[in-house]
Amino acid sequence: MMNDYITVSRLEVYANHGVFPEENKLGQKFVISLKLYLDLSKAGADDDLTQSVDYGQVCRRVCDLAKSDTYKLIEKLSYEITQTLLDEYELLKAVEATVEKPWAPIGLPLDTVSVTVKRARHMAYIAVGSNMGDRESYIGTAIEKLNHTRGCRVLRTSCLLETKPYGVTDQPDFLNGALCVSTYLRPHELLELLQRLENEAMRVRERRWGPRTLDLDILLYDDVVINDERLCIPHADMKNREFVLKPLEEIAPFALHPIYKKTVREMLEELV
Ligand code: ROI
Repeated sequence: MMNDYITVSRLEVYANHGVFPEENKLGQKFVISLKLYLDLSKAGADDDLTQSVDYGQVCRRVCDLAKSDTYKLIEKLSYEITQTLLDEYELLKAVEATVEKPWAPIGLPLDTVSVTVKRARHMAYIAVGSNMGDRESYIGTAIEKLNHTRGCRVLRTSCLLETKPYGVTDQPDFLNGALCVSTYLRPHELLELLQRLENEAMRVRERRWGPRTLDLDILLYDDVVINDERLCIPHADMKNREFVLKPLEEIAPFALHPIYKKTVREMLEELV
């Protein structure tokens, strides 16, 4: 699937990106190459353009994008190209964009200088919880905002369950659920987004494991394993938490824990 791709080589665009004011005023040549990853099995079998992306249309869109804004950095232009194409072409699984600036005014002779950025869609499972105030509304608002964030689509939501507090038990009951999100945000970008949504729900961190208006935790992200000072994926304690596994089982019984090599259903069965 990710083996199939369309390549666009060295599309030339005259545009105004650069750190120096002269570059913004005079403009120069940019050379853009793309790798568009998508499943071409249907287009290949049926000779049907609607099952692929029209590379002519993509090239016009990219030209348009490069000309319509002025960025300081070719990094930014590369980012915009990958994100915009993923926003606008649902069939794309990933996009790699290379932006070259052969006339970069650095006062030294060079052949070209370029930036390459790759972005791919991922599947993330997120736990939601609340045990303060209007719990349903905090959770509902967060799901709505998540679904309207660039690079995120909420594909499935579980029912919300009333659960007894786990860990620190002298606090009100929780409402808990799980979401399936398709996203091209990278794990730490997704974490930052979730933390911003928690803050927007006026969450205050008074004590660890204490009551909260909104809790959003990444449970799984493809089969990625991360363990650093900010982020632990898969969620460290998920296999011990019925309030996580039960709603998750409703939307993704066969999702696989990449370390235990067990499905969500198996982990839930072992717990109850
Ligand atoms: N207990 C329940 N039932 N639901 C939660 O979402 C939840 N979240 C937590 C702690 C405090 C560990 N306990 C919980 O962070």
